[in-house]
Amino acid sequence: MRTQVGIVGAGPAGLLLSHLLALRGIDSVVVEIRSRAYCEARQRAGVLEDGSVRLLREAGLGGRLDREGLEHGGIYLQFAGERRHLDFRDLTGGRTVTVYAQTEVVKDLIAQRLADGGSIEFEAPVTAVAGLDSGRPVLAYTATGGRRQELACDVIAGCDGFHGICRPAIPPGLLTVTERDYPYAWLGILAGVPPSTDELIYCHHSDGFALHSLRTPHLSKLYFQVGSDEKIEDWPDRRIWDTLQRRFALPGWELKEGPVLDKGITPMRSFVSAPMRYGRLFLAGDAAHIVPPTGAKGLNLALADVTILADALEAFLLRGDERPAEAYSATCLARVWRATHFSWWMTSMLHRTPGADPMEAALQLAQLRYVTISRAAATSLAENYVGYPPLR
Ligand code: RFL
Ligand code: PHB
Repeated sequence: MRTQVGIVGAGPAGLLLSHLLALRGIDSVVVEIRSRAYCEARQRAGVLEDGSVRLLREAGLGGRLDREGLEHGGIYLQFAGERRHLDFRDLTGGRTVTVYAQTEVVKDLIAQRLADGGSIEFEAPVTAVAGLDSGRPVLAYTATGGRRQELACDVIAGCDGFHGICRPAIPPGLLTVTERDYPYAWLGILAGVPPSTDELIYCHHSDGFALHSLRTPHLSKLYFQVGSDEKIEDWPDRRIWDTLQRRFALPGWELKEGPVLDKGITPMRSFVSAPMRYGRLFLAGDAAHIVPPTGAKGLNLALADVTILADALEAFLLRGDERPAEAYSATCLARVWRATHFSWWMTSMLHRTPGADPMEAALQLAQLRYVTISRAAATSLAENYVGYPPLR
């Protein structure tokens, strides 16, 4: 079997890449270890930058996003017993973010690829990528029924997430990995209750961070900081709601409770592996970089990477111009490092480090006051949150 671009992973990065390539007349095959149902149900991100929304719309994927996505013109920062609003529209010349779950982006992409006759192999683990420094790389996978398949490609796109096999296929001496683990995690729930707020609330509390996000007018998404060694089994629903009630408490405001439909614990990590290309292998999304979720950047970075990659592969495969492919890694990494800094900064401003001295909280509160009082500081937060640099 052969294709122009072999894509490992049917997450947002791999699926959007396959779609963008099809729009350019480039053929691809997506190979995914999990089932379609699993990919469509995996609970993750929820916030799209305005550039991501525009990109999806321009790629013909805006139908349900425009009908069901919830546009947000700001966030609340809650600290020291007060809740302050940051107005992104006002601060950034009208830019906004949209709450539209990653599950929905993935469903839309899968439906579009299949309607367009695209190939996605589900339940097919990629076992090896080889010949990366040759002109004819090969992707080996196990197809349904246990058949071993080889796919000869012009290039391979490693869109297989943080735990995938593509990044480790690059000779270790050629990669520079820069990483930080944070000494806490997020416990997240999806709750069957209308949101208690009109905008996301990022909450600083002496017990630790909490976030009130949303999914639909009837579904809320809530997170709070827990220790990095916590087990979800030790968090019955009552304990979760009690923790959320304590952290968000504000006189005159009520946090509505409802059934917990999904819950999980996510570790917090900053990780950048460079370069994002080795020979005919291009890495995109979480396969190359991870940010802690506080800045809501991971999904947006994945979409930005493959937008740049689709242009680079068009130049390379259709016009024989390799310059954009040579610039791919550096072009992506400029955005990645900006988002890595922003996500680290938001994380450090809002979380309680176990065993921290009183200086930590005092500095955090000083910074939180500054970003809510100074227009310059508020603008910096806002332009990063809605996406910087704005995606073309
Ligand atoms: P994915 O989504 O991990 O997809 C990788 C795919 O590759 C498959 N795979 C393989 N397939 C075949 N063979 C193999 N050997 C394979 N190994 C792996 C996997 O099954 C999977 O389908 O990576 P991608 O496409 O790069 O997308 C990245 C995003 O998923 C991620 O960055 C975001 O979810 C991060 N994130 C957020 N990002 C935002 O922009 N805004 C947010 O609000 C936001 N909130 C979040 C988040 C991530 C979270 N978690 C759980 C990590 C909130 C949370 C709680
Ligand atoms: C989410 O809705 O899942 C979400 C929102 C904002 C974040 C992280 C996650 O910073």
